[in-house]
Order: sequence, then C-alpha cells, then structure tokens
Amino acid sequence: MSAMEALILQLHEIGAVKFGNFKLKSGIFSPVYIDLRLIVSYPSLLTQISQTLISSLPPSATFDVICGVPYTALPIATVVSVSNGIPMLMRRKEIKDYGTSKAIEGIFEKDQTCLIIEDLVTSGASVLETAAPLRAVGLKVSDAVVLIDRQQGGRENLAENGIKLHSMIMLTDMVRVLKEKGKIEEEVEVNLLKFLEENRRVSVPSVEKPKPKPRVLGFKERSELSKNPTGKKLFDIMLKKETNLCLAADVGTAAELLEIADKVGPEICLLKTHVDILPDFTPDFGSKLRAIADKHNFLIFEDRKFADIGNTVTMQYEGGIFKILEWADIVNAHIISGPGIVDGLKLKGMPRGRGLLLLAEMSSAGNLATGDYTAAAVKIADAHSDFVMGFISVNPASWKCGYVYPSMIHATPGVQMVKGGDALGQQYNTPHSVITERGSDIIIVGRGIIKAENPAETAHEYRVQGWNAYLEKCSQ
Ligand code: 5BU
Repeated sequence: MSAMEALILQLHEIGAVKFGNFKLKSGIFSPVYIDLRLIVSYPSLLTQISQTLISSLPPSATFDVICGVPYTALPIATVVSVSNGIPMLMRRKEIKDYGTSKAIEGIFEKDQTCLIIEDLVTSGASVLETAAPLRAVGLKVSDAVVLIDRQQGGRENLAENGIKLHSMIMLTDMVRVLKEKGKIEEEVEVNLLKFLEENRRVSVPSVEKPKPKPRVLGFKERSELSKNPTGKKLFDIMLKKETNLCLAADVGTAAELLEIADKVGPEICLLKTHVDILPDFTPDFGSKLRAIADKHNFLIFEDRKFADIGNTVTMQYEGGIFKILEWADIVNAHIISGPGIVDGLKLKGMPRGRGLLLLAEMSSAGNLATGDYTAAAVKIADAHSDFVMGFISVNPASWKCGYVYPSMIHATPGVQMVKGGDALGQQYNTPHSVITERGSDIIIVGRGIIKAENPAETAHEYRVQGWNAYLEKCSQ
C-alpha cells in the first residue's frame, strides 16, 4: 500500500471524511464532508501529513518561509516547520488594536518567498485571503500546498492570482482508493463523481480582485510638495526621527511641562501645549521650551484654537502675556469666523515662517465640525496653502473633498492604545486605525502618555505603533 493510500484510509478511519448528504457553507448539498480539524488529536497522523506535504512538492516550488492558512492548517504548518527546520509565519485573521497590530507575525525579509499551507481547498478563497497580507508586506507568494483538493475550481482560481496549487490528495483519488479498499459502495463513488461534474468551479465571491489604489506618497515626497516652511520641516523631522507622534503636554505646571518635554523629546516630532493652563508661566517659558525642542529636534504646537476676527487674532497671536508667535512653530484656528482669521494670523506668522493648522474636525462627541464645515476648512486651506500647513482632523480618509492634498499634514487628537473615551466627551481611536484606516499622519496623544507610569517608555510604544502604521500605509 502506498503512503498516500495509507493516509486516505486513516483519514477515513478517524472520521475526517464522511459520506452522506451535507449542506455546505455555500448552500449547496455535497455527498462528502471533510473535517480536518480532527487531526490535532492524532499526533502521528499529523506528523505523517506534514512530512508527505513537503516531499510531494516539485523541485520548482522553492521557498524561504511557510505560512499556514488559519486555523486548521496552523498545526500542519507548525509541524512542517519544526520537522523540516523551515521558519514559519503566522497570519492574523483579526488585526488587533493594541500591541504591534501586525497582520503577519514572525520574522522575514522583503522579497523572500512564502509557501502557503492549507488543509482543504474548494474555491481557493482562504488561500487568497492569506496571500493578500503576505504580499502586502513584501513577500512573494507563488505556491500553495494543500492536503485535500476538492477539485472545485481552487486550482484555477489560484492560478489566476499567480499561485500554483500543489495537492497531496485529489478528492477523486480519495474516493477511488476508499472504493477499492471496500470502505464505500460503488453508488457513493458514482454520486460523488456526478457531484464534482456538476460543481466543477466554485467562484470566489468573497475575494475581489484588489482595485488599484492611488499610491500613498511618503513624507519625503510630501515635504517637497509642501508650500509652508514649517510644514516642510515637520515632514523632514518625522522622516529623520522616524516618528509621527505628537505629545499633548497637558500637565499641571510649566516646570512639569519642561521636564516631560526633555524626557519624551527623543520620541516625538511635535509637542503640543495649552500655555494658558500653566499657573507658573513666566516670560522665559518660550525660550526654555525652544531650547529643549532644538535639543531633541521637535516642533512646538500651541493648541490655541484661535476663533476671532482677523484683526483680533493678530493681537492674540503676537501679544498679551504669552507672546505665542515668539516660540510656537505652529498654531491652530477654527474657521467659524471665516477666512479673515487666516489672513490675520498669516500677517504675523508668514514673515516668521510659521505654520497654521485649521480645525477641520474635532475628536469630541457631538462636535459640529463635520460635513460642509469640514469642506469649508479644506477650501480655505487650499486658498492659503503657503501658510496653512494642514488640519486637525479625525477621519480625513472619509472626506469627499480635500483628502487629495498630499502637501497638507493631518494631525489627529483623541488617540489611545484602546478605543474608548473619557467622561467629558473625548473619543479615542487607536494609533493603527488613525493612521491606516482614518488616513491621518500624526497621532496626538495626551493622557495616554502623561498619565502613564513611565511616560518616556509609553511614548516610545506610541511612536513605534504610529510609525509602523505609517510604513504599513506606504507599503499598500
Ligand atoms: P488626551 O489626553 O489624549 O485626550 O488629550 C487630547 C489633547 O488634544 C488635548 O490637549 C485636547 O485639548 C486636544 N484636542 C482634542 O482632544 N480634540 C480636538 O478635537 C482638538 C484638540 Br482640536
């Protein structure tokens, strides 16, 4: 008896292959039902399957790493990896919102080739679902190996997507062997062959061919497009330091602010202040903060949210106790009063090379900066792109207007490791979702860092998450 025949008999014996009339996920009735989840209870069978899988591959199928299709093929891939000394990768079915948020776990290099391992192929949809994220991170996928091929179009569907399917056992072979060994009646075999004839090709409805997406420009190209010197500088700092983290330094005193700025400085591209909350503010605050910003190469953003008419904001920007214009690289403004506010701020800020972020959206529940209001902010920004360097935004990917301007920087508040909110209307999204799904560039994090036991370490975690999300977006 050949190894293949022995394997088929064992699978039949443990009840992994059943004959009858079974309703499949697709709604059609099938005379055979295959459930390979059982094999984890039979270690020697699992070992045998894993060894035969690899030895059944032709020499043309070369690969550096393997990846099992979750979940049934995971133990098979693991045994293949362990017994052949081949490194394995794992694909997450659900991308988590915390930790590193990776779709592919394990170590690999770009341009390595990954062999996909699957237990059962019908249409090939599951193999394609695993191939997509592997390819998205730069791996090559050209071959997949399957224990049982139901011969219902999987081979063809995969070939159309550049994947050659290698099958250990064809369903027709399995039925022939079982019939020959007296395990099933002739009628069952006839029935099955008829079924296969009638269901030769199951399409892959759930896997659409990816539509070509507009290419995501990186910060380098966007820096070249920016018309505002501070915008350019911010892009350059992000690239150089590999961080898109902004710390919202909402601490109790100026002394604490300067202390945390120095500690967290290496992790951030931007430090956001609310200077009017500092009880110990002194006129030298600005120069002290500037010195720290220069030391660690980050920019300063005073979250002043100007909202008055043009003439008034010129005075608020330049004068008073705080003299914001002196030390803040960036300020922000509501557009509630119309474009005159930008003209006013520009009058003072432009000669100093400063930049302005317009509040196109807000993070708090029930805020009114939505729809037409957001669109108006984009229009004003477009008309003043020498001074307006970007937006405070929450979900720019959803904007029907304006998300098209790659020169504009999107900075998003309301960010924590876990989605949620506070008792006063703040709403949080995760770094990964803000950068990849919501299309922003910078994560603004306050209490997530300043209330942490070790703000510098926590800032580092946010930085890694934010930057990895940016890299993931660029690689798509
Ligand atoms: P938090 O501790 O991460 O919730 O702090 C968020 C910071 O961002 C805080 O300084 C707010 O004033 C600021 N913020 C915001 O939360 N939402 C907005 O829409 C804007 C600013 Br604009």
